[in-house]
Amino acid sequence: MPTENEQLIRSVCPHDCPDTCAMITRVENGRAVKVQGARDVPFTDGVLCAKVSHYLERTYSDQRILHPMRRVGQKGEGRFERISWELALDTIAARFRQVAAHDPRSILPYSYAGTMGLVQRSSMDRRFFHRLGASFLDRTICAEAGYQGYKATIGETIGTDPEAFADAPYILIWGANPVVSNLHLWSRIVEARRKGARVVCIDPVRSLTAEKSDWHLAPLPGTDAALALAIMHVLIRDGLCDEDYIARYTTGYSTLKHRVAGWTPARAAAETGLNAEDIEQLAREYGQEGRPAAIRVNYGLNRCAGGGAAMRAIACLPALTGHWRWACGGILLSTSGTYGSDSQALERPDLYPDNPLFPPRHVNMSTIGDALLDEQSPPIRAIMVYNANPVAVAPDSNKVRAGFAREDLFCVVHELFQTDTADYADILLPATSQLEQWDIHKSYGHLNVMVNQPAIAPLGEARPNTWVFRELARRLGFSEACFSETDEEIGALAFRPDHPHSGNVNMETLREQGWQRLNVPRPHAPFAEGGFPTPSGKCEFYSDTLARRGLDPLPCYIPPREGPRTNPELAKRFPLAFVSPPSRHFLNSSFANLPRFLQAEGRPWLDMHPTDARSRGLKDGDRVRIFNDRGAFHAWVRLDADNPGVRSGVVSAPSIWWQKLSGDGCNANAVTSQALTDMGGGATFYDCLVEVTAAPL
Ligand SMILES: Nc1nc2c(c(=O)[nH]1)N[C@H]1C(S)=C(S)[C@@H](COP(=O)(O)OP(=O)(O)OC[C@H]3O[C@@H](n4cnc5c(=O)[nH]c(N)nc54)[C@H](O)[C@@H]3O)O[C@H]1N2
Ligand SMILES: Nc1nc2c(c(=O)[nH]1)N[C@H]1C(S)=C(S)[C@@H](COP(=O)(O)OP(=O)(O)OC[C@H]3O[C@@H](n4cnc5c(=O)[nH]c(N)nc54)[C@H](O)[C@@H]3O)O[C@H]1N2
Ligand code: SF4
Ligand SMILES: [Mo]
Repeated sequence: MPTENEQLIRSVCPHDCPDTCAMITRVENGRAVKVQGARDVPFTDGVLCAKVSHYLERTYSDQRILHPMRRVGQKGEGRFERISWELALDTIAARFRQVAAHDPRSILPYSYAGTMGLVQRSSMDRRFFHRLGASFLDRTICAEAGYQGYKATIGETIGTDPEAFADAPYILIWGANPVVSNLHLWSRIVEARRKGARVVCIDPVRSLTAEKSDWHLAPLPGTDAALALAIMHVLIRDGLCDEDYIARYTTGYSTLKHRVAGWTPARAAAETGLNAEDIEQLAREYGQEGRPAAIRVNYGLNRCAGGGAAMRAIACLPALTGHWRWACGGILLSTSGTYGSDSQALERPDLYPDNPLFPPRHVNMSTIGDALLDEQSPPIRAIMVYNANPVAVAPDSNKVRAGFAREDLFCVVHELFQTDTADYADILLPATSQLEQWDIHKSYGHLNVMVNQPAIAPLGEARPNTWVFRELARRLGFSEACFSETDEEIGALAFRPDHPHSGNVNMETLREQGWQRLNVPRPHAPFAEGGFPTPSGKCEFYSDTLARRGLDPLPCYIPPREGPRTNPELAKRFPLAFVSPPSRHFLNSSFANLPRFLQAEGRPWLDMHPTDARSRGLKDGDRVRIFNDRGAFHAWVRLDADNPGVRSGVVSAPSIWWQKLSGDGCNANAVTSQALTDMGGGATFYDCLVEVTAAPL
């Protein structure tokens, strides 16, 4: 029991991770002394990962920015002097007013998922920029291609209940690495395995998940749609489909049959670099009669030219086999579409001024480098970055850096730490950590709603995002009532009361209990009897919506943009396919500045196949230069002769290092490209060819 000076506060992990763990923060005399997993909240069950179990090292880090500052050095140099909040906010308001007088669309917000809380991630900030008439930011950097591909087939990001994976007899992990990036799903998979489940992993990298699976298939990056089409070919050819489910709950089966007829395992083998026999076996195992299979598909496979098409093809599989009939069958990309969150109420897009001179202008965050450097009409003259670290995480970082270095660009950064991006700020503002702010959370990896109560007072002069935008709104004379709502008042608007799943969300219960499960049965079998939220109400093998958008209405394969088939000349000069998936001890670029996690990761590594290393005269531990026409960065080769970390032809650099802490001032994004995915304008981080050579120490 806590004593008089002790309190136990309910917190929620704010990071961009499907698990959204429930935490308890122990506070003594106003100081947080311990964070732990909350044992009474199902799914995350009291367990935190290796990063957030040390959250106090982040909260109380001596690297925290504690006061507003203004730049005194060159852009990028990172030299600042302390100023007051009054002066900082007045300066920003004056510059925004000045820019907006010409064209408010010259102001661009740049934010992503530093915190996933619905209030601190996307409420007062969006209201402010909407009311101002600023450019819209298309937030495409992570999941948009996969989301659109999934949605075209299934209708929404609704899928297999993560809790039900524990009962699945066959699990296919596809483009996902749950041991690293989705811990609590992995524990369900371990439970399933104890009951006899077979676990298969499809990943060009021998990830920690691949290593622990019963069978690992390693296709070339960006070729997953070819594999999925061949699986469909075998399922249909060998009569492994659930014809009754198909007849009742799907559209376009006859056209799909025609489409996949040409996708023999041999053809897919040529695209994917897998054996035709393995593809046959995988299809037969997946389609085995009388038992369901659950697919965990994730964003690893949507970061390439055909990322949308790949997700769409894979999303067709459980409807073909009828695995949706079981709660522990089907497919899971994200649970986020199960929630009836009310973005209109949170973000108020209706505040955007109706001025025919300034029609809405969208800027894609995945091409921020070009957006800042190229002729734009109107040009971007001011940018405000919060919840994001674009200089480190956005593709083609030499261009991103050059864009942020523009002398005529007014740049505001609101941050906890002096990131690579913060170094380019004209005004740098101190942000609160999750323990210092209020928020309400949905999840994309389970089905609970949770509330995060502030546990401690803000450190120094740090302030939450909502506070900053409330203050800026006041200075710009925005008098609408929504600009004076408190964080809790905003949070109360987060879920639509008329939505079948979120109608039960109740602030009273959340305040008392800290969490609530959505109004869905446990376990939840969302499409056991069809009811897909598509225009036809069915799983759409054929999509009219895609046809109307000029896209292939059937599942199809779009090869990588950078590959021997599409660009043989480039592939000759840069023969290795490069991926840069998440490191275990970093969360995107978060935690990558703190001693414990830097130490745990060791160095920027490049995992290589021994054959590829040998042909370049490289050995384990060598320092190498990884390069292409866009740029170069350095890393240390990691080889494992018995268990190669990657398939041949592929190299992998666990990411995302801060550029200034990586040794050479560059990270993996020096080589990645600003080209976009087939659907949703997503980033193509893993569609990237490079060459590797020895580099002097
Ligand atoms: N520890 C940790 N956890 C994280 C994060 C982190 O940085 N660190 N990041 C969070 C975020 S923002 C996200 S979006 C998720 C990301 O997590 P995931 O969705 O799991 O995505 P990635 O880790 O990008 O990729 C998963 C696996 O896909 C593989 N892969 C790459 N290209 C391909 C391909 O073309 N085909 C196939 N089949 N596999 C491919 C990668 O090698 C990797 O092992 O994780 C979240 N969780
Ligand atoms: N090479 C390569 N690049 C990638 C990826 C990859 O796999 N490989 N993955 C991509 C993916 S999936 C994603 S999602 C993006 C992630 O990109 P980002 O969303 O930019 O993620 P982070 O790098 O973690 O940066 C978030 C920043 O927000 C700050 N922050 C946290 N909480 C708050 C808050 O409450 N207020 C404010 N103002 N700031 C806060 C943190 O300190 C941190 O610096 O990166 C992408 N980039
Ligand atoms: S990063 Fe993910 S696994 Fe770790 S505590 Fe946060 S939500 Fe849980
Ligand atoms: Mo992401």
